[in-house]
Order: sequence, then C-alpha cells, then structure tokens
Amino acid sequence: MRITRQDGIGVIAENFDSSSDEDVRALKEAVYRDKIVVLKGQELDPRQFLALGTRLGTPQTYYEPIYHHPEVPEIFVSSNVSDGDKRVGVPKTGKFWHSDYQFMPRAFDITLIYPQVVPSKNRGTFFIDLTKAYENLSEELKVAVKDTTAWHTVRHYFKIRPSDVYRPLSEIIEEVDAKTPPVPLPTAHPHRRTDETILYISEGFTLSLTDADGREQPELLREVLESTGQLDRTFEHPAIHLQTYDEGDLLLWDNRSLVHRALHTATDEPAVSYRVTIYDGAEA
Ligand code: 7UC
Ligand code: FE
Repeated sequence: MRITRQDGIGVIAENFDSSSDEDVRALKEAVYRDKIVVLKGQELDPRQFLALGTRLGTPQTYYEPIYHHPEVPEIFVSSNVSDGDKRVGVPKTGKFWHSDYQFMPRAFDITLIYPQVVPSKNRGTFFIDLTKAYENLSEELKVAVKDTTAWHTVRHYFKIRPSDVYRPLSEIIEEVDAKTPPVPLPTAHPHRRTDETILYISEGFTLSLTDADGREQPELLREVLESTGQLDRTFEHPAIHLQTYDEGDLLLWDNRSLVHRALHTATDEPAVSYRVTIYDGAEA
C-alpha cells in the first residue's frame, strides 16, 4: 500500500490489499492519524464492502430500516434514485453538519463511504476537524466550555418514513424523543485512540450546551459553533475541507474527530452511495 498526502485534511491510499494484516493495520493507523483516507481503485460488491468493514471493526446496522440495503442490511444506502414507488435507501441524507450516530449513546468510530453512482456535478462531502477546532478556540472560549455538557439529538433531522403519512408531527417527535433521548457528553473530551481533545459539537445534532449547574447556554453554543466554521453558509471558512471522489474511490474517516456534511447534486443526475459504519473495540 502507498500513502500520499492530499490537499487539506487526509491522505490517498493506493494498492491496498484487504487480505494483508499489515495493510489493514496501516489503514486503520492512517484513519486515526490523518482522519480521512481515500482508498483508490476499489471494485467491491456489497458483501465485500461489508467484509472490509469487518476487517477494521464491528459493523453496526443503522437503527432505522428504511436505510438498509435489501441484501446486506448493515449497508446504509443514500440514493436519489426511485422507480415509481419502489426505492432503495433514502435521498439527501446528512445534508447538515454532524458526526454519524452522534445522537446515540455511542457514535461510530469509523465511517466508510463507497459511492456507487457518482454524478458529474456537485457531489462530495464537507469536513471540519474538531480537534483543530478545539486548538483554535480562543483561550476565553476554552475556559467557557470547560465543565459544560453538550446534548445531542436527531430530533431536527429525523426523516419521516412512508409509514408516518397522516400521523401528527407531535406524535412522531414524542416517539423520536422516547426512542432516542438527547445524549449528554462533555463538550470537549479526549479521543480514545489519539488523546487529542475533540470539540464534539455539531450544528445538526447538538441541541444545547449546559453549564456545570445545568443551565442552558445557547449563546455559548452559537459562538463555539461559529468558531468551528459550521455556521458559514458560503462554505469558504478555512476550516472546511471539501472531499470529492471519483469512481472506484472508497472514503474512510475518523467519525469522532470530524463533523461532515453531504453536498448533494442539485441536478437530476442519479447519485447513490453505500455506507458501512463500525465500532472499533468494545469500550465506549
Ligand atoms: O437521513 C439522514 O440524514 C440520516 C441521519 C439522520 N443520520 C445518519 C447517522 O448516521 O447519524
Ligand atoms: Fe453522515
């Protein structure tokens, strides 16, 4: 395997051999050290894609079945393609800043995305490194976030399912809150593998910040989000990295250290991508 740096965050990995323990170890090391890895030249069927996930950790099946690949439920499908009423997966997923499963008691460690149908225009993923975001916080904000708790929820981005038609919105929100209650985590906390400090907040999933006395601090949340670059509607903030991909590319990233946001094609070109997410090790 050959690893080279790319512009912005991350590296490119060529000639990866998934049967080589050494390559798998080096790949995982690169994910935690460089945060994004673009694996070139992949030709995998859904089962082989899942098998790659299994080489890196324990694949997790998304809790909402509408996203599942029909043959391999561990694969999460993002797709704007539909054939009348028949469709596989969900369109326009992740079009907001977030970390995958941030609203669950345990977020995924590594996300793997394998684009299947790549449109020619406007398709990619924006990333922001939350360890850099912490380093770049002003001393004043570093002190202010110390001892605060961030609460994460899917409430604002839960997708209405076909079976929700005619249900009152309030009932669906109640159900979301009962099934996935807001999850509290220290706003800044160490990464389990790298010891870097992560400023673990996102515009999409972080509902509130509370101080040591449990009081909500909405203005502090806004200021901190702003400092990370997540409130920049032009996407020109220097902290924002746009990752594009070609056919045969498979993207892996450190889901705990980064927030990401999908850039979806605005044209009617088809776009499909498969995702596998893993836990790495038993400990939370
Ligand atoms: O449809 C979506 O945008 C899915 C999102 C609510 N969750 C993805 C995840 O892994 O957290
Ligand atoms: Fe995502």
